[in-house]
This record gives sequence, C-alpha cells and structure tokens, in this order.
Amino acid sequence: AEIERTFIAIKPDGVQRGLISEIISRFERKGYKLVAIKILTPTKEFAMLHYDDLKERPFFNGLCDFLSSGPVVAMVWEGQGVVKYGRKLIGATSPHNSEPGTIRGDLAISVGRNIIHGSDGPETAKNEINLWFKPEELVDYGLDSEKWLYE
Ligand code: YYY
Ligand code: MG
Repeated sequence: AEIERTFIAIKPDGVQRGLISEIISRFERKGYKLVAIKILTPTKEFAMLHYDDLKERPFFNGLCDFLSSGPVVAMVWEGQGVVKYGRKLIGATSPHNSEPGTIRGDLAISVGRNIIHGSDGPETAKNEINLWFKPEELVDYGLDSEKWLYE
C-alpha cells in the first residue's frame, strides 16, 4: 500500500460532546501521522461545497445546516492505506450499523449526528484536502516511529 493522505473532520456534535482528543487518539495510536489541523466554523455555502455530491439527497439542506452550526476540527492524516482504513476506523455511516470498536459504533447513535467525516476514496481525499486546506498548511515531516511502523 502507498503512503497517502485523507481528510478527516470532527463535526460540530463531536466537538460539543468533548470527543476531539478521543477521535484524534484513535488515528494517532494506529500509527497515522497528523499533517494538518485547524478548528473553524464553516459557512453554509462551504458546507454545501463539501457535500456537493449529495446535493440531490433529501437530507442535504439539514446536513449543511448542521455542519455549519458550530466549530469543526478539520484534519489531514497520512499513512499507508489511510483513506480506506480511516473509513474502517470511523465505521458505517449510520451508527445503528457501525460495529463496536469503530468511532461511530462506540460514540454515536444517529446518522445525522455521527460525529466524524472521512474521505471515501483517494480522489475525494485529494479534492477535500484542497477544499479545506491551503498547500502551506500541510506539514511534511518524519516521525521516528515510522521505522517501527513500516518494514
Ligand atoms: O461518508 P459518510 O459520512 O459515511 O456518509 P455519506 O453517505 O457521504 O453522507 C454524508 C453524511 O450525511 C453522513 O455522515 C450523515 C448524513 N446522512 C444523513 O443524515 N442521512 C442519511 N440517510 C445519509 C447520510
Ligand atoms: Mg461521504
């Protein structure tokens, strides 16, 4: 697998519920590397851009109102296979179906309050990183632990 990057966001419910460090821990302890992070309240227009592929869905308007209702922690995580495995850590979209052990399975109940976003594929990841971050906000660095994480 390739070293790649994914876009992860803690939604307003995750921030309000005090789950920022819990969620960051799950990515950090797996071995992924945090290469960008900021907290911001997105505008509704920005939320609509982020969820553009869902604009025909009945929940789109409410979803964009919700994402723009308060601070979001926007992050970029890097590692081998992080796009796909990040989705596994997050769990199924509806917490009713998310396995225990996943972020949504352990920490959420409703689909509309599922606390975290993660890019669903390599192309989406690139687009979302470009939407949320300027290139200079992404930090290139090595971690000494990489020699123990990768053969
Ligand atoms: O990528 P993921 O967040 O797991 O699901 P998407 O299908 O991209 O939907 C984005 C977002 O929309 C989801 O996290 C919750 C919300 N949503 C909803 O409120 N009701 C649905 N039936 C489906 C999704
Ligand atoms: Mg999605």
